[in-house]
Amino acid sequence: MPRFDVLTLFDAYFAPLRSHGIGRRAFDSGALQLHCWSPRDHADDAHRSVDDRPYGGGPGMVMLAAPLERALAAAQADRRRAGLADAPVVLFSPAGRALRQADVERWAASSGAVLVCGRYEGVDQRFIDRHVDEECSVGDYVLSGGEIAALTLLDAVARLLPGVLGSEQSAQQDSFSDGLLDCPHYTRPPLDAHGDAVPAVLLGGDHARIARWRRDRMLQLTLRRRPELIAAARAAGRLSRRDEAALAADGEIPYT
Ligand code: 9WO
Repeated sequence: MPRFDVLTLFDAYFAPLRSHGIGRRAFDSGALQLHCWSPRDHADDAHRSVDDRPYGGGPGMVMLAAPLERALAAAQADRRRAGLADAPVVLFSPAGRALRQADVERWAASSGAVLVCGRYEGVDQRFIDRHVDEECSVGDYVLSGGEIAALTLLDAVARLLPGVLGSEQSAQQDSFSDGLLDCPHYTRPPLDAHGDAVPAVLLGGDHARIARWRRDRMLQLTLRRRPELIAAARAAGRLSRRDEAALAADGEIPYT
């Protein structure tokens, strides 16, 4: 069960993860631990400054290395007191490597990490050079801070932890567990007020046929929207001959 230590000026962002849904289940069951550390508690002046003006000029402020460094030391010391080794330090940045489900699975099976959430225009590069082991991006856009990126990682990890999902199978069965996009889902009524019907195969109770239909919808959607994921699944040997036949037919196989 992983423990994450978050360096953030805004720990209130992390409260909803503890109090709602799958995140709450992860905390309540003890499967996930989260500790927030504020650089402000480690400032060294009367104003408790955590930022200063950028050398070289320009707009905005830069996070000071020293308060971050002391917050990091406090977090790692607390982990050691809990019997854990020092954890890798992750900084959330658009310049980082893109987070993938394989990384989420790795973090879920690990003893955790220290997650550094930057604010303002950025973090003094000397802190990054001395302490950050990996930079992580959750997408090609700029946020106002690293917190929402950290929450993205934590939410994705929480739902993989043992005993957290309603059904142990759900995480196994979902999209990306084998590198494909998910199939469409339907619930009641079978024919809705717009005259739109649920695909008949799903109402028939033939579970082998339903599994084939779902697999083929996953393959078809993935081929259309994210062809590079099909190429990766093929290269990893995750596509059966039947999968290849469905891809070649591109949804032309009748199901009704
Ligand atoms: C911002 C940035 C922009 C272009 C290239 C590199 C960059 N690094 C940072 C950065 O570390 N910014 C800090 C965190 C301070 C400003 C707000 N921050 C931030 C992180 N904005 N957006 C992210 C982020 C993190 C992960 N995935 C997408 C966006």
